[in-house]
Amino acid sequence: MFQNQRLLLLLVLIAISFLIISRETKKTSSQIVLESTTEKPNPNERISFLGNVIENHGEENSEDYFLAVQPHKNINNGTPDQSYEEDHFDSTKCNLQEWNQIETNTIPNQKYHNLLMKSKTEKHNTLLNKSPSPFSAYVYSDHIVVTLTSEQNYSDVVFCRYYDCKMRELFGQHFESRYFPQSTVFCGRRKGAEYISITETLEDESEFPIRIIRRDLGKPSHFFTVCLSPLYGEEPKFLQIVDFIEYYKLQGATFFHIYVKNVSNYDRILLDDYVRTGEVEIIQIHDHFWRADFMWHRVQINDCHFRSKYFSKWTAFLDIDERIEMKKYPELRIVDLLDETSPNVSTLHFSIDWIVKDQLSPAKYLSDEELKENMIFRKFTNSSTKTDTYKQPKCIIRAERIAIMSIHHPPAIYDNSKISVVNYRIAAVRHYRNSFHKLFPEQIKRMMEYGPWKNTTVAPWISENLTKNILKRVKYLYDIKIPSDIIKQKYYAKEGSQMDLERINV
Ligand SMILES: *[C@@H]1O[C@H](CO)[C@@H](O)[C@H](O)[C@H]1NC(C)=O
Ligand SMILES: *[C@@H]1O[C@H](CO)[C@@H](O)[C@H](O)[C@H]1NC(C)=O
Ligand SMILES: *[C@@H]1O[C@H](CO)[C@@H](O)[C@H](O)[C@H]1NC(C)=O
Ligand SMILES: *[C@@H]1O[C@H](CO)[C@@H](O)[C@H](O)[C@H]1NC(C)=O
Ligand SMILES: *[C@@H]1O[C@H](CO)[C@@H](O)[C@H](O)[C@H]1NC(C)=O
Ligand SMILES: CC(=O)N[C@H]1CO[C@H](CO)[C@@H](O)[C@@H]1O
Repeated sequence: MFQNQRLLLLLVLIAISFLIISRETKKTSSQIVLESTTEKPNPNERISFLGNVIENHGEENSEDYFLAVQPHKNINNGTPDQSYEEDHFDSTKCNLQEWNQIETNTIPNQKYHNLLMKSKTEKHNTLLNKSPSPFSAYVYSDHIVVTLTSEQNYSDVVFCRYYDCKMRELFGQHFESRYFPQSTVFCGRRKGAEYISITETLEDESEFPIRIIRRDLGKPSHFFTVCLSPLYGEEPKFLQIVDFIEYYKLQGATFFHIYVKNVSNYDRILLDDYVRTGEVEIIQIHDHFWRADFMWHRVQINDCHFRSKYFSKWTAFLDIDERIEMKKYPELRIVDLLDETSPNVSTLHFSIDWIVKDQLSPAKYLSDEELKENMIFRKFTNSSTKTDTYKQPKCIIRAERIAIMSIHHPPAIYDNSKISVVNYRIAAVRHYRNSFHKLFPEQIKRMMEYGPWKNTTVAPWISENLTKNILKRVKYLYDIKIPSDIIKQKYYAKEGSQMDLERINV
C-alpha cells in the first residue's frame, strides 16, 4: 500500500516535469502521461517499467516518460575514473564509508577527565546560553568531540545523539557523557554516524545536528598551523590580516584557522582569497544567545584545539597583533625551533615584548608607497625592554597531548610531557598593542611599566620578504585597473548589449 503511494507520487512528479518539458518543446503528449498515472502499475514492475521507458528512445508522440536527449558532443569514448555499485544506491540509502564503521562505548582518558572535573579545572560558566549549542564535531580514531558555543553546565550529564547521512536519528544509539572540558562533550563512535547533536535529556528535541569533520587520518597533514582569535571591531583589518598570514608563512606555517565575528566586505575579499588558495579556513561565529564580541575568546581557543588535533603537529594560538620572533638567531624560523624541540615537550611558552601601536591601520589599498609606509612591522618599532614571563604569554602546542587549552597556556596535559618556557632572549612575541584600546584601558597602563622603550625592528630578511609578499597579495586582489567607459562599452557590446553606463553605475 505504502509503496503504491510512493510510486504514485513518483509518477505524478514525472508527469509534472514532463508537462514542463512538453510545454517548452511544444509537444502534445502530456495528456497521455497524465492519464497513465491513474493506471497504478504494479510496484514489483517498477524497475522494468521505468527501464523500458528509458530504453525506448522517445519518439515524438509516444507515451514515454523520458525523452532521450543527445548530448551536445559525442562523449561516449571515456569511462568514469572510478565506479561504485550505483544500482544499490538509491534515494533512501546512505553509502556506508570505509572509515565510518567503528563503534566505541568508552572514551579515552576518562579517569583523568573525572579527576579534572572534580578539581573544576577551567570551569567558567559565565555565559547566558540555555542550551548545549553544538558548534563543531570532530571524529578521531576512537572517539568524537563536539565543541559548543555554550559555556555552561560544566560536568553536568548530557547525551550525544547520532544521525545518518540524511540526518535521520540513529535511535537507541545515544551515548551518555558530560560537559567536559568547558564547551566540550566527548562521545563514543557510531557506525554510519555523519551528524551529531547534544541534548541534556533524551526527551529534549535536539538542536540542529552538525556534520562530523574527519580527524581520524592518523598522520597530521600539517607540521605547523595557526589558530587566530576572533576578528571583530571597527579597526580596518585587511593590512593586519595579510601581514599576519604572510609573516607566519615566512616562519613556516602552512595553514590558518581564522575565526570571524565581523569584518568589512573589503577585508573579507582577502580572507576569501586565502580560502581559495587552500591556506585558510574561515570559521564564522554567531551565537543564538546574547554575547559581547570579546566573550568568544575561550570558546574559540577550545574549538581550535580540537580542530587542530591530528590536523597539525604544532599549533600556535595567537591574536591578530602578535608575531612570535626569533630574537637571538634572527636568521632562523619558528619551525627551525620546533624541529629542535625535544619530543618530551608538548608546549612551548613565549613571553611578550610590547610594541606601541598608536595609529589605526588603513582601510583600503591606495598605492604601493602608502601601503609600505603603513605595514605594521615597518611603522611600529617602539618596544618594551623588560618582561614578566607569566604575563599574558602565548603558546605553541602539540594538540593531541593537551587535555585542556586556555588562552595563555594549557591547564591540563595528558602525558607527562613538559611545558618548555622559551628563554625570552631566544624568542618572544612582538605584541603590537593598540594603545587606544577602548575595552581594557587598565592593560595600557600596565604595559607602560615595561620600559625603558627602545626602537627595535624585525630581521632584514623578514622585512624584505614580508614587504614583497604583502604587496604581491594585496595588489593581486585590490589593484584593479578600471578601463575607460569607451573600452567598457566595447566589451558590453561583445556580449550583445548596449549598456547605459550611468544607469548601471560602473
Ligand atoms: C545548566 O545550567 C542552567 C543554568 O545554570 C540550569 O538552569 C540547567 O538546569 C542546567 N542544566 C543541566 C542539565 O544541569
Ligand atoms: C561589521 O563591521 C563593519 C566594518 O567594521 C561595520 O561597518 C559594521 O557595522 C559591523 N557590523 C556589525 C553587525 O557589527
Ligand atoms: C624524554 O623522557 C624520557 C623519560 O622521561 C627520557 O628517558 C628521555 O631521555 C627524554 N628524551 C629527551 C630527548 O629529553
Ligand atoms: C615609546 O612609547 C613610550 C610609552 O608609550 C613613550 O613614552 C615614548 O615617548 C615612545 N617613544 C617614541 C620614540 O615614540
Ligand atoms: C628605528 O630604527 C630604524 C632602523 O634602524 C630606523 O629606520 C627608524 O627611523 C628608527 N625609528 C625611530 C622612531 O627612531
Ligand atoms: C623564506 C624566503 O622567502 N626567503 C627569501 C627572502 O628573500 C630573499 C631574496 O630577496 C630570498 O633569497 C629568500 O629565499
